[in-house]
Amino acid sequence: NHNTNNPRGALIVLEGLDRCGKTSQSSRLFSYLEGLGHSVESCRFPDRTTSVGQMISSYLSNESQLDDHTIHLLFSANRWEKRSLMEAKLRSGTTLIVDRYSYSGVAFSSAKGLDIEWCKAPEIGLLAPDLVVYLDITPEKAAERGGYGAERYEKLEFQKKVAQSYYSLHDASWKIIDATLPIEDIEKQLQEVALDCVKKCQKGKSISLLWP
Ligand code: NYM
Repeated sequence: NHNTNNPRGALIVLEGLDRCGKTSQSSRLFSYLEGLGHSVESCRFPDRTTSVGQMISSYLSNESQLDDHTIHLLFSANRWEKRSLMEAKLRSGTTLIVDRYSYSGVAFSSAKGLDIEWCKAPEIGLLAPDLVVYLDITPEKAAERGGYGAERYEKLEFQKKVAQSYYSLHDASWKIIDATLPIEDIEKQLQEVALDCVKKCQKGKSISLLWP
């Protein structure tokens, strides 16, 4: 237990279906918090820069085939390899904006039919987010947004299953934002919930672990 007077940063996670707008909203949120003078960094999962991340990337682009359990554990390992760095950053006062986290891991793998409790197990002990924002869009609307890319999972039928998995995974603490609103409206709502979260962490909310 680090008993310093340094306020810690917040762990803010953005989740949602492919093409829900997470990536552009996380960069807008980054600029906003930075502009207010907060120490902030953004990152994403999968982090394709590590060797585990490269295995994930080649799987997603269909260059390699892996058993569903194997790829699930690789996604989890990719979060575990960042865990201590993330904790150090939070404790040093840096807020982290994270594009996808354990919820993507569970939602996408359980959409393939893997048992949800089995999917949650390897995430136990990772840092729990202080805020989960779900950018809510129907799979049909997401698909209309210029279509999906060529990566694995970017198919309407599969995204429908992912949407159901997210639905069974979410709880009352999630902030759900309508991802079909104008970009600036989403940005505004995100700013409010994120700033509120950052303040709570500064005031001493403690770090907790998955699954709280
Ligand atoms: N994905 C992402 C998973 O299946 N499990 C995970 O744990 C994570 C973090 O990877 N379709 C899926 C969701 C996406 C894909 O993500 C790549 P992105 O945000 O397009 O790089």
